[in-house]
Amino acid sequence: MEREYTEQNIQILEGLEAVRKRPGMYIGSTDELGLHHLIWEMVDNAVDEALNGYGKKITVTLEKDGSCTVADEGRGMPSGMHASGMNTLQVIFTVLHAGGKFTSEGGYKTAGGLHGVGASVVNALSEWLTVESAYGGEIVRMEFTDGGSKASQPKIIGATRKTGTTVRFKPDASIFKTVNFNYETICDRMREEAFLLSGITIIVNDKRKEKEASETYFFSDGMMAFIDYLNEGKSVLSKPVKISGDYEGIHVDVAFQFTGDGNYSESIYSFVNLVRTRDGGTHESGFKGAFTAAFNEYARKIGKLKAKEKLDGSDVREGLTAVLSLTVPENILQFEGQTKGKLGTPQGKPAVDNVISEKLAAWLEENREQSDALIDRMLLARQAREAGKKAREEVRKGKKSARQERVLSDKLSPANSKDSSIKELFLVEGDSAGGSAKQGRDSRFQAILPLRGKVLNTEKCTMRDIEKNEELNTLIYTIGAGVGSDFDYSDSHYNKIIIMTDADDDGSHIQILLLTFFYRYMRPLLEHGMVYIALPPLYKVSKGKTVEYCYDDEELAQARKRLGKATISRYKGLGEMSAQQLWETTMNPASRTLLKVGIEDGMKAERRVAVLMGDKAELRRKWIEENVSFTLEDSFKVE
Ligand code: TSJ
Repeated sequence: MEREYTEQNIQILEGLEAVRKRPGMYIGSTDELGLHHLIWEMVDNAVDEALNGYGKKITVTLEKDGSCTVADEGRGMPSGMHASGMNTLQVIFTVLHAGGKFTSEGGYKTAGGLHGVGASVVNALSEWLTVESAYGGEIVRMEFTDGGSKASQPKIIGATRKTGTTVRFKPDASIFKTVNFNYETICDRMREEAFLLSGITIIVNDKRKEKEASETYFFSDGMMAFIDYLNEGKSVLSKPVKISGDYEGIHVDVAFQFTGDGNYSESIYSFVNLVRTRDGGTHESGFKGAFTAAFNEYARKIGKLKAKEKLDGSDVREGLTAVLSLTVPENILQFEGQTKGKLGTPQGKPAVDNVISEKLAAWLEENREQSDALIDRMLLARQAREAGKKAREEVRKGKKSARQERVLSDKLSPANSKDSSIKELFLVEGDSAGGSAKQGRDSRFQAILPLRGKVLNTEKCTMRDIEKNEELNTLIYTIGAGVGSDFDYSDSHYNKIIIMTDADDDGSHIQILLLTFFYRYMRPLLEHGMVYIALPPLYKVSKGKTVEYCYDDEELAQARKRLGKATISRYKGLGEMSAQQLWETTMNPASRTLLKVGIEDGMKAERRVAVLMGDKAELRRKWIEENVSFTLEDSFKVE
């Protein structure tokens, strides 16, 4: 029995309509991100219930018909009359900002905090939505259609001894650019929530395919499990450590572990009330300050650091993987920045500082053997940093070592300009293509470095192996900005580093090996968008004096249509192109196409690089089996 709302509810309809008119205001966007917000909204409500102590299991199901079901085992939602004369379920799902939150008196309070745009927003953006609430012995069902503008009467559909809430909704295809939920995205997010919510089970089902998929996430000690997950496939220098405590109403959980061999970067993942704080904030600075201070104090105490010496934060955090999770009361919760990814709450800093200072010193004392080994590593990091700084200063003063000069003069065809802000370095596969590139380039600002043979897989080796490898050594010298923890992108001799390989399997393999090296040892280059992949054409189409280059099959088909009968040649490699052709199609800034390489998501990229390029074959096999559909390239975002 559907009915439209009466006149007195005209405000509700206007509210729902406002959401449909400007969905971006409520869920950020109508692309894939915005679409998934609908699920996060429902899950947040179920998680809140679990955090209040009701229900330990949450299930998310992607149904065959394109809808999504979110179910919990909480108290269920009361369906009696609300003060407004409407049924409470109707209030929750149609009144803007009503959220899913009730007071025990039967009224509702508006959902505060960062997330929680409310169930009514999800309803407004859905073709249909159903809710089934098992509460007080009966299951009550209510159905909404057309963005919440039509509602059924609540109906008792059965009796039960259980309690819980099940909401199923189908996103409105006329509002979203895509209504295709991404199973992997949902699994990633639910796994993360399960890590942060020890003891709660989250199940994700995908029933859309012939072969249904399902993942269950449950961690009795989520912080430790999170660290294990992040460091999977990497060698480690310490046991994972967990520190928890409370300070002035803020709960702080920290877990960390140091990775070894070849892992120079630090990875800190921080969360506040389950929301990722990508841009850090007061809690992260509290963590960094207290962490650095504790290790400095310990190093001094055991006599490895003289009174005037100190370890920098970057020395202390070399190879560190850490997860930081805070629970901050809503009334002092403050997020900052354009994407609200930064904690602004001032109390965040002293809270983390106090919890860490109090407990880290004790851990260091109790685990002397490990602590001493960590200090040794930090001292090495400091040494490398200082040596690197000195070397760079000398290079700047023009005191390049004879060895460096010799290595470079041998291979590099340098650019004439001294202005690094306009210079480009082409890394070219093979000597013959290197020759064409050298002839074809604009030598005023373009330098060519040919790479011979395969590049070392840097995920599988130590810093020492890299130093011994001629190819990478030359690359490091050529870029001239150091390597690993000593790398400083602002010292780079080039503004763009362009990987130019054949468009075949070998070529993509070389790309991946180089990107892996940049990711591990010169990450700021990727973070600052300084690494590119050149896109050579696949075909040359000529007819009379007209010559066109095509970069994929689609373009080829179009060119054929346009030109009629024409001669088509397929380039098998860069070497087949003349210097002139290479310049025109691939190197000339006015006519070339470059792909800019960035990092899609730190956490994802980190794990994929470690697992796919690392030395644990078993892990790799399992990973590939479970994830046949994506490749390492997915970790590097290409613009
Ligand atoms: F968002 C939503 F409303 F659609 C929604 C709410 C979706 C999902 C999947 C779950 C929920 C939800 C709400 N699960 N559990 C609750 N519980 C309450 O809202 C509730 C129930 C009883 C009482 C009480 O004081 O008796 C209080 C609350 C907050």
